Amino acid sequence: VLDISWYTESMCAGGPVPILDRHKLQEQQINEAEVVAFSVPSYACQRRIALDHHNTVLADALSLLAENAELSDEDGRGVAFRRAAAVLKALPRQVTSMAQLKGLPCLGGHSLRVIKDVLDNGASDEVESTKRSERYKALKVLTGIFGVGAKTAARWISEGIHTLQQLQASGHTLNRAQQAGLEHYDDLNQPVTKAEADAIGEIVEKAVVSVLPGAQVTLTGGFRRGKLAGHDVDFLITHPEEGREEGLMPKVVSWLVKQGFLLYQKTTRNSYLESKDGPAQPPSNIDRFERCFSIFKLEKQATKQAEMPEDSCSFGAHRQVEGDDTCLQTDPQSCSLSPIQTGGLCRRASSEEGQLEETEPAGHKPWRAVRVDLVVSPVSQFAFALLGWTGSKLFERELRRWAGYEKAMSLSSHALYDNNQGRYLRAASEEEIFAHLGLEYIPPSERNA
Ligand code: DCT
Ligand code: MG
Repeated sequence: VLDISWYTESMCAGGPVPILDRHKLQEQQINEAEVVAFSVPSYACQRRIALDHHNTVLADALSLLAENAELSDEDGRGVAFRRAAAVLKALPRQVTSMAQLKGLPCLGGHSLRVIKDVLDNGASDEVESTKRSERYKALKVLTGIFGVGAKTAARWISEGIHTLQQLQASGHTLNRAQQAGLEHYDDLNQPVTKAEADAIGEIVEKAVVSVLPGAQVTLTGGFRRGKLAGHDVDFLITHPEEGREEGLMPKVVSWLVKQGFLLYQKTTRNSYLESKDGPAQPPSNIDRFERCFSIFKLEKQATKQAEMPEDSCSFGAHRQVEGDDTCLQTDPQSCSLSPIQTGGLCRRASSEEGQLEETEPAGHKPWRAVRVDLVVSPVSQFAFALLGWTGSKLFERELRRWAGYEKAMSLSSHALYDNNQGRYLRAASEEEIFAHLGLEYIPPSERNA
């Protein structure tokens, strides 16, 4: 383990590096050679960040502090930690010494202290004590309710409410979203798998083409970036003929309601008009499309067996028995295979005789609740909507910061406005938007900042 006690924060500000002795000087020279290798551009939208990277422990530590700041309604601090984490995710190797970080952007004093603590001690005191703190735990529990944000959670905590039981006993009136959030709490706090996202995709596709033939559905959000799990599923819907998409959302929603697919839905109307909203009031958020926040009722049998992750069964890999895929669980309660996959039954392996015994999957409801966001975009805005809805959130924020600060442009999920030219720049693809912005094209799988 390298001694980095000589490291001071002044390095980050480009200040002098104390020279302590010859050994440390040599070490510093070695590290300075490494510093050259660790160069990262300032904006996250200039970097390729794949899902797998070399600094998971450090990035996780900083992400937890970012999450805590966001949950505490301190977005500025949250972004600072997210930016620091995104720099570490972009490095070509694992960080082993503080000197390697010299000259890197977005690493403030606080983030550097956390990194140093992890490098020195294997963990950060601040991160560990945050994880243990009653406030953080209560914020996690309460914001885990769909429809509850940081402000509401903080208000409840100030009233001494830390748990779902205390909330229910408090007599607070919950809005419709929060009621649904509470009702489906466990399901909604369980990650959505790619297989589940694909199964929902098929249903949405069916709904959309039933009410408007030729309309197209695209999976966006984390799954488009290659994530294998997410907190929700995001879809973008359009039609190749401009204008045909108008009024599509209510039709899709009522089709889904009729078929019994929705446990909750709230639709907001598109309010974005270029002429009216214009660049003076940049459409900074993504709420101006026809958008539906929903909770899907996904029959477990709709999740395709072929796409089941191998390790989803705690017993081990599912084994083929007489031609059909059967989970040889010793404990049928922990079998995640759906009834169709197990022929409606979980065949339990008898430990004594090694024979298969058939039991009902008792206590398992045959469906799960999943958060789904639907967005309808006119085809003229599709590329902007696709770019804006693919994320990550930090990547999007950095794209807008790059556009504003470096190019005097306003980017939103609807349009790109060039302030110098005084006009909108059209784009039919994400590649064209990156080109307008003077950025190298980054594919979705490398936008995991
Ligand atoms: N988005 C954004 N700014 C926000 C919220 C969302 O730019 N404040 C964009 C980026 C991601 C996309 O919308 C979908 O949002 P989420 O579902 O929250 O993000 P995700 O990356 O899909 O994360 P998860 O996999 O957990 O769903
Ligand atoms: Mg998502």
